[in-house]
Amino acid sequence: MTLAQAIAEEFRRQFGHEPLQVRAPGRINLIGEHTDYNAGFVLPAAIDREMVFAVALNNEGTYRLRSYDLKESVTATPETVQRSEKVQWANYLLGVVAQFQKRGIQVPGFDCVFGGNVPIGAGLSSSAAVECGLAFALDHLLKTGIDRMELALMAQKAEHEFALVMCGIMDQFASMFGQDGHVVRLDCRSLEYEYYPFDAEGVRVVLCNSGVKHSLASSEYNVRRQECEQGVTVLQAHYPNIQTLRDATLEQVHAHQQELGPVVYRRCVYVVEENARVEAACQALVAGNLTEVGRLMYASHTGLRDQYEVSCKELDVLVEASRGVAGVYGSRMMGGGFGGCTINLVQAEHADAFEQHMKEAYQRQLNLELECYQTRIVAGAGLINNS
Ligand code: GAF
Repeated sequence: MTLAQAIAEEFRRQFGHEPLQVRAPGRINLIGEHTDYNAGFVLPAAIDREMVFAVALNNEGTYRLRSYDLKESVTATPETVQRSEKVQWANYLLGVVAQFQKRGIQVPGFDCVFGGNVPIGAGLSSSAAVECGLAFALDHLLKTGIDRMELALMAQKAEHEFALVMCGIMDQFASMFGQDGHVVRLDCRSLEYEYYPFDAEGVRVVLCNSGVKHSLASSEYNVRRQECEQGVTVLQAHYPNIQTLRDATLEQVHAHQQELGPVVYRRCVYVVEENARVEAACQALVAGNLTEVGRLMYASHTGLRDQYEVSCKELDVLVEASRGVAGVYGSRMMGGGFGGCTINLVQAEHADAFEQHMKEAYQRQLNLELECYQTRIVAGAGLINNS
């Protein structure tokens, strides 16, 4: 039985009627970390780790929500949609319902079972996948005709208001706009995007899950955002055209190092350099130069570790252990940081040996077990056709 079938079964058992089924994937990000909320550039893709939904309207006037993986249920009504302190998973769903309501769309009672295989807390955006899956399903059921970009923005708002993480748009965008065999460069200011073919035959994206759950992630994430805003405030006083760090040059940042102070200065340098690395990586992809993409990935990791300070010992060990291994182009921590996965670009024929090497290195150096996933790049959220 597939995951989708199992979730449909559970839906019928719980609610006794037939659901609509939707899938929404997690994501990787080749390069461009912590640039999205600075209105910069990112290069993500949707992956074959996804959240699956079974959803249908009911005549009960209530929202009956069930997590297939946790075997927990939550009920709410249109009048009681609010953030829960106790049940974190329900926030991702109710946060989305709230966004429809805020747009003046009445969301009548519905039943929902969801579950999936995006590892939680691994930096693969399981929460964005949950938000996007329900946004997509409700849009379909209610025939609201809201476009994908708007749905992604609503999902992001759900994260801000119900999970209290002030995330950028990358994760929800990737879950909605992924395309089979392509990474997608997003300009997080204009929301224009461009797909870049990714050689799925020759190259594997191998994720190494440090197993460290990012407990610092949401608080430190919000602090990084504030530090970037502080940087903009300082720079804006000298260069009024700087709206976000995306507009700043390295020269401008260097020129005001004293005024920025050591921490904010480092954050600013990182963001400006990382934006430039995304542009360079796109050019290298077009030229088929994966060696250069890999070099940029390693440079990105160094910046995240030393300047942005969102890495951790385990991630650093994994990145270092990848260096010089046969077939490896590049490696870096991925996502918000403080745990989760490293993303590794590896020649397909070396991918299995690479995994083995990494597992041994992690065991030897930290006495920890390593889980690895070789991921495929797939399409973004969509209906599941069960026929
Ligand atoms: C998390 C956020 F949700 C994204 O918006 C992005 O900022 C990322 O961290 C860091 O690049 O995944």
